[in-house]
Amino acid sequence: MTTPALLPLSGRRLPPLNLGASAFPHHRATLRLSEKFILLLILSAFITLCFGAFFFLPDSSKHKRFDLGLEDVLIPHVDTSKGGKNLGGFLIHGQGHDEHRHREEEERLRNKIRADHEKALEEAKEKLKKSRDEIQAEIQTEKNKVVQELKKKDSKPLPPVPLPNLIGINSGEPADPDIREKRNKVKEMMKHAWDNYRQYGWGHNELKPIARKGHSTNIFGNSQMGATIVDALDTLYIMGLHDEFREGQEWIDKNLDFSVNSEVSVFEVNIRFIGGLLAAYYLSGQEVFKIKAVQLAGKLLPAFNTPTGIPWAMVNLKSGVGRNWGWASAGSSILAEFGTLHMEFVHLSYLTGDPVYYNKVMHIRKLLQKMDRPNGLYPNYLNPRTGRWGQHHSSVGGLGDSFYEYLLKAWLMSDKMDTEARKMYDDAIEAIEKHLIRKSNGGLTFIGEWKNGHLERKMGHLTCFAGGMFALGADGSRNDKAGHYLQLGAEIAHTCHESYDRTALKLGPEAFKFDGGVEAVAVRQNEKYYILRPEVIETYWYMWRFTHDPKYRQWGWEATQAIDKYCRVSGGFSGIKDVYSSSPTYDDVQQSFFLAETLKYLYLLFSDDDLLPLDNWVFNTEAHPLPVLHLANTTLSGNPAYR
Ligand code: DMJ
Repeated sequence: MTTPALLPLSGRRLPPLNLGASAFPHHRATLRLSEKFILLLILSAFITLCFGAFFFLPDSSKHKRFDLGLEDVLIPHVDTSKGGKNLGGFLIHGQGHDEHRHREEEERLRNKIRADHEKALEEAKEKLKKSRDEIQAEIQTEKNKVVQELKKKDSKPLPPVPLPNLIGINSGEPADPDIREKRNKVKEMMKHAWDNYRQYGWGHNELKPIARKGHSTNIFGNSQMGATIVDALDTLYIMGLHDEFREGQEWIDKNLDFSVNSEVSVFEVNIRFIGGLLAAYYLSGQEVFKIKAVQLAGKLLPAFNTPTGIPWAMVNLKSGVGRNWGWASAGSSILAEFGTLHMEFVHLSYLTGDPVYYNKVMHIRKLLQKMDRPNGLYPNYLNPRTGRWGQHHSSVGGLGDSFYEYLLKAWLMSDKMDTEARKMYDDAIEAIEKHLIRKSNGGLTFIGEWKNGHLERKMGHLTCFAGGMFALGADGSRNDKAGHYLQLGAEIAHTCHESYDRTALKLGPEAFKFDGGVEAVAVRQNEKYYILRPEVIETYWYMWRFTHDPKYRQWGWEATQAIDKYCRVSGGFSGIKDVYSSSPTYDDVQQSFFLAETLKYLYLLFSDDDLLPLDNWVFNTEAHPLPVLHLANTTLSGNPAYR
């Protein structure tokens, strides 16, 4: 059985797929078509060998040079009995010794040439195994690199733009003493989470609250990047925990270094680090956060050097080499990963005046716009080499979710000027409603997943964010269906609340079914865990902001109490392995998103609406608030024609 600690953290990962031979078709025609490339390769290997042989094989002139090498000639005289002549205190080696040395050297060179030869043959064999598409893709990647380099030289900086109006960053104190008390409780929980991380996990990415030591996963690479510090900063700020904020700032200033040989997730680093740093910059005005965000973004850019411009899932921060998750369908990149860069990258171009970031994400959008979509749905997998969809799986939960969220938020963040994004969102939501949203026998509205031609009647905790998204997108919806989308948001919030309410601990499972008499309940053991995720509370908060229906505060308070009762340990907060068991066992991880999102949304739920008002701020998918940009006449594309 897989333990929760090994299961997906942010829903972007799936268990490894069993890729049979059919996943790599090996066509005869493919070989014929690529034979020019192979011949070229073999020829170049052959030329390399000849070249090597010419230089490395000993000839008479080389022997002479060898004889005169200082190392061999000028050896202080100790003993002349082995045939050497003593000349002025130095020994010149005898002929017999030279020949032995030459034979050894020749042998070494021969071995080297043999090894090179075998290596070249192996490489040629490897190439022969690849399909035409893959070989072409490799050539294209190389070409793209050159084009990118040239483009870099061409891109002109944009004129500086004024900082947006930063409204509502120090307010929200509720007048009602009961609500104030609840808000203070959430703040106390944040302090408990932070203080323990500070004491036992400082500088590590996350905390193991029971073992009381640092924790990390492969999304952050192999170095200590202080993910919890960066993710938590803006929550600390809005809660007025200024000493803690300053501690975090100091650590970032002195220790956060991106010149490390570490392979990180482009998506996770973008939403948690770049999003977190940008939000901290806007809230506090401290330049260090902006500088670090820009430095880090520069390290992510090589991930876009693919034949299509769709980035790799992972990139090595030092070498810039990118690759995709081994489990992803046919070497694909993931929709929710490459489709969740827009907000942060637009802000980077805005702040730096460098269009490179904006152009990268707009290129992704244009490419997606042009593609055929089965049933109007976006599949979760896209191959960055070929530009073709992988498996036809579509989801509003893991692997797809925040792509849709970012279409809507791109429009909101542009002060509703980016109507192209709004149209893409509206089209996508219509297809989702038609093909993925259903009502269960018991009357619960749920969002299923499309898998190879049929609907899986299962919903993930991650999918619960969509209630908030529908409510946020209601205003401005096509055909004035605002009421309909607000209602849809309310129904999803209700279903997700049911998934919490039907457990022993009143905390929701990772995934729940609507099948065979089961309603909003997890069936498989490995779907019964709760890892401090925010999505259900996120939806309560959006619903509260748009309706002020007190039930959302009530539901949020139920969740707060359950987290405090069952997830709190003396060393912080931990995830739980089975929410249906009344005696909880812990996964011993305090996720950074617990501080970034779960506690922030709870705090906002018990604050007045003038704290981070939604007309002025848009939250990225990790709950980092970024201000709405009133771009007016400014364009971020760097194209003077639009200025
Ligand atoms: C967070 O990292 C983000 O919300 C992301 O979009 C998906 N989910 C995790 C937390 O569950």
